[in-house]
Amino acid sequence: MTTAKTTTAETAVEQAEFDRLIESDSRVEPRDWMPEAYRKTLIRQISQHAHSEIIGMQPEGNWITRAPSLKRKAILMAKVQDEAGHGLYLYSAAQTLGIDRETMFEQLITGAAKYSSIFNYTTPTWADMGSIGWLVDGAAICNQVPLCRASYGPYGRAMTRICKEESFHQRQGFEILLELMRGTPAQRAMAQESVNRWYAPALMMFGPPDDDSPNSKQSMAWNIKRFSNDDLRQRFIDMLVPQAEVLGVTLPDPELKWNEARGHYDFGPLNWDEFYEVLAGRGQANAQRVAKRKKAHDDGAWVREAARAYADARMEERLAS
Ligand code: BYC
Repeated sequence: MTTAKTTTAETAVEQAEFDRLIESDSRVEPRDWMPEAYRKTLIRQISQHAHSEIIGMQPEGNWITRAPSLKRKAILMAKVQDEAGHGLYLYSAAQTLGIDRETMFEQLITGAAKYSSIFNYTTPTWADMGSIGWLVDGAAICNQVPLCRASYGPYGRAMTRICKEESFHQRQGFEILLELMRGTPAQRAMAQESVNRWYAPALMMFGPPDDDSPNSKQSMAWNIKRFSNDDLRQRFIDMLVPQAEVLGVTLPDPELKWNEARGHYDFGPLNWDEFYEVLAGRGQANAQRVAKRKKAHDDGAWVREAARAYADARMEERLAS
């Protein structure tokens, strides 16, 4: 009885300290007490983010052997390697919250954890490497720069490093499209066709409209998310329009129009049925993406085993000396 009372009192003190950290816009660190719901939300978001980086290597990996020049191949390989690195920083950040890598992997394979809807679209043309860089990485930067200020320290610090690399990724995609748009009529048509396919799915990366976003309110109250899904989507569209003009591509939305009164571009409705179909596993490439990830994990079992045996042997040596 006394123990229960003490525990309740202790929790109230810990909760007050957590509230103070959030109110003063300070960082919560792994050693700090945190409410279980905060921990769960972070594990959900960070692990889904990590899975997105790792699954996101596949649509571009598809073009490494077919890049049009040695220079393009080297750049694409470096970008895909960066994404592996991002995944690893993020898995490490999630591990500080008490979940292990194997559990996160199981959640990905069984569909218990999501990854970004965008990576369930296929990449049939080279111009898709440009669209992924320009639109997908562009949306990612817009979403992720505010996450550098996320209240959870390891997440915010991982995001700072990731964002630096993402801005290079976005520039290389823009440059691929620019070169194609300065090329032959066939190259220009390929670039436009690709932008037509990626534009709306990239806008949906920000998540459902605010009214249908169950997690936003609490995540914003905890200083994990700093802006709502719709605010970030609007910011991204406002940024894209002048860039599309430089490229000479048309953004595929007849309702896209500057609104002087709002100081923003108005835009047409998005197909949210398609978004929820993709989330339910019925996108163009969901099954193939998860199956490929599982095969890579299974094929890598011997590497994990060897690394573990080596670490054990080193530990034994150290204990014996
Ligand atoms: N795709 O309440 P909401 C990259 C889910 S990788 C799938 O608004 P929240 C790159 C959401 O999880 C960049 N699911 O949620 C890599 C929730 O379901 P659960 C990836 C989505 O968390 C390689 C439900 O819908 N970036 O850049 O407040 C190559 C309701 O949504 C999506 C990140 O992961 C979606 N698009 O906000 C190139 C950023 N949207 O979990 C590039 C970090 C929503 O309750 N994540 N859902 O079952 C976030 O900022 C937030 O989690 C989101 C969603 C904005 C995505």
